[in-house]
Amino acid sequence: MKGILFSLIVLAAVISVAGAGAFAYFSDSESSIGNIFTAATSIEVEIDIKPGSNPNSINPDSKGVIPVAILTTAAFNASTVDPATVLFGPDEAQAEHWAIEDVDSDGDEDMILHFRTQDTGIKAGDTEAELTGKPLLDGWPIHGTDSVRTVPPHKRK
Ligand SMILES: [Ca+2]
Ligand SMILES: [Ca+2]
Ligand SMILES: [Ca+2]
Repeated sequence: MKGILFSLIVLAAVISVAGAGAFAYFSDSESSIGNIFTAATSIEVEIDIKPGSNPNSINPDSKGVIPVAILTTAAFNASTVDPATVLFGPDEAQAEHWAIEDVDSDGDEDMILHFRTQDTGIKAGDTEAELTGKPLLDGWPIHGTDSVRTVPPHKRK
């Protein structure tokens, strides 16, 4: 949390300096400003694909849904995420439905979202999948990654 707060303070300082100063100075310091922006544009959060399962086996041909939890930690409150902005997998699937609940039974409220497997773009052989999202109010976008293990499709012939 301290690291995030520090990044916010640094960025606020950079914005106020850039805003108050002449525009010409902005390009003189572009390398350092660029680095700050790159380092602080997204917060890494903890996600759990298929909570309760490990490995996270996914059949890319499935017509079902994949549950993905965004976990609340000391540094991050998952209920601050706007579920409408959350995207998952290579094809950036949007959630079919979502809920706030204590997914991992550790006493704090997490966010659970369900994505249609066919919308995610997860392909055979993929080993991880990423989730991104934005906060409901002002704040940094989030991203998180968890492992997946694809399994062969069931033969129906
Ligand atoms: Ca899991
Ligand atoms: Ca927790
Ligand atoms: Ca929890």
